[in-house]
Formats: sequence, structure tokens, C-alpha cells
Amino acid sequence: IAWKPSGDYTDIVYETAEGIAKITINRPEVHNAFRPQTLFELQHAFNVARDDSEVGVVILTGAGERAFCSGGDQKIRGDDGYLGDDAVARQGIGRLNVLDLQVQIRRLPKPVVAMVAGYAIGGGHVLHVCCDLTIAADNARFGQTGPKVGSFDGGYGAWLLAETVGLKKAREIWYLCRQYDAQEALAMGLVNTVVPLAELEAETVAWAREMLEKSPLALRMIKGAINAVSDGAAGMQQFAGDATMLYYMSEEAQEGRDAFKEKRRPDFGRFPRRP
Ligand code: 2NE
Repeated sequence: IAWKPSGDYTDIVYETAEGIAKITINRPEVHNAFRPQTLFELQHAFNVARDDSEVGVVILTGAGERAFCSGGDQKIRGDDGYLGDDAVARQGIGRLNVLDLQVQIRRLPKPVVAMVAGYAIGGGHVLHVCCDLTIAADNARFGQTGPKVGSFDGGYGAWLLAETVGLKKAREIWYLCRQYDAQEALAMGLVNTVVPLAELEAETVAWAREMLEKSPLALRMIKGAINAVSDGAAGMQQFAGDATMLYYMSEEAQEGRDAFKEKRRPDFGRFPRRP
């Protein structure tokens, strides 16, 4: 697949090909740990992918074979969050902007696939949990470290993980901070499949291509439906927005718009009162 890079980023790489956007966290020297700048760039790239009507599937991955993402960069962790090099950070004020990215992945109305080689650890583990699907290389290792390094993610990192692997296993993952290999992850339903490292991208692209053959609106609605349960009112708000979008696409809704513009009474009588 011939990836075409675009965008002006320092911490990530954004590429597209054949209706797929590939977003790569590019800080291999720290196992792709994220800093505030990384997350601003990821948010920007996910917005670009969302807005691009040619893109039907987004892949999130990490540079190199050793790590998908090792979570927040502990070397720039301040006393209240992660410090960038912007004006806010110069006042000593930290950020936890990975939480905004998690929400964005959930809200993105296209499937997001985590392509994991090596470590998916800490906040990096939560990112793959937030993705719709995870394709793991056989060298992948999964786990949370928060209680070891003085952190935790009580949001998606807790309840979405529990929804994925069950409550007992989620507690084990958090309370013991062990690492799990790819086969263990597969057995607990944490990933969709495990492939040899050399085949990771080809397999992920094959899954993406299979999804691209499907109805984009159906995928959008089923993603929203599955997320609505655990996202509560915010999930329903998105699902309701999609219902409005579908209604706008109907002649019935367009009659209301046209009648307003033509300064006449709308004629809704020709539309059935459906059972
Ligand atoms: C991932 C793991 C287990 C890998 O171990 P190993 O031995 O294979 O590699 P090593 O030597 O630890 O790491 C290679 C280089 O990457 C850096 C290391 O410091 C090392 O660089 P040097 O010190 O040799 O220069 N590196 C790795 N992870 C880093 C990180 N997260 N921040 C900064 N530098 C990192 C092992 O590296 C490990 O345990 N990493 C830390 C994982 C971790 O605890 N992450 C943070 C969890 S908290 C979080 O992400 C979070 C949250 O809970 C809530 C909100 C927001 C964020």
C-alpha cells in the first residue's frame, strides 16, 4: 500500500492511502510516550481524518516495532499533569489532554483500529482500549502501570476496560500492574487477532479494506449504538445527532426546509404515518 504523508507534525506522522488514514505516534526514543504536543497533533490528525470524506477507516499505531505507546511521558510529568513547552506549561501548569483524545476516538464516526507492535502500556494501553478494534503483533505486550507510577485512569481506562475484559480481569490488570502477552490478550478479548510482527500492517490493512467494502452509514450507526450504552447521555447525544442527519437526508425533512425558503405552508400530508 502506497502511503502518502501530509501535514506538518513533529510528534506524529499522518498518511493516507486507499481510503485509510494511518496515524503514527513518532517518539520511538521513549517507546512512543505522549507529551501534550503529541496529543494536540493527534487531535488535529484525527480531525483531518474525520473531515476527509475519502477516509473510511483510521489506523492508530506507534513508530517502530518496540512500542505502540507507553502512555504519558513521565520525564515531563509535572505536579498536576504533563508539561509542554507552551505558555501554560511555563507557568508550571500541566495537562491531561489524552482524555480529550480518548473522547475524540469514541466520537469519530468511522472505525478506528489500533495496530499494536510491542508495548501498549499505561495511557497507551487505554488508547488501544478506546479504539474500535485492535490488531496485535505477536510481540505485543499490554498492561496498566498507574498504581506503580502514581497515576490511574478512572474513565475509559477503568470502565471501558471492564466492559471489554470483564470486571474481575479489569481489576487484576489495574491492581497488579502485570504485563500480558498477545496470546493472553486475545484470550481475554482485549484484542481481535494476533499476527506475526512481519504481517502486522498487511493484516491491519486487510481488515480495513474489508470494512471499506461495507456501508459507511451502517458502520457509523453501529459504532454510535455500541458506544451509546457506556457513553450515557453524551453517547445518546451523538446517536441522536446521527438520527437528525439521516432525517435531513429524507424528502420529508427537505419539504420543511423548502417550504420555509419558498415562504409557503409545508405539505407533510404526502408522507406516511409509519406504524
Ligand atoms: C514500557 C516499558 C515496560 C518498557 O520497558 P523496557 O525495559 O523495554 O524499555 P525502557 O528502557 O524502560 O524504555 C526505553 C526508553 O523509553 C523511555 C525509557 O525511559 C527509556 O529511555 P531512557 O531512560 O533509557 O533514555 N520510556 C519508556 N516509557 C516512557 C514513558 N512513559 N515516559 C517517558 N519515557 C519513557 C517501560 O519503559 C515502562 O514501564 N515505561 C513507563 C510506562 C508508564 O508507566 N507510563 C505512564 C503511565 S500513566 C499514564 O500514561 C497516564 C494516566 O495514567 C492517566 C492520564 C494520562 C496518562
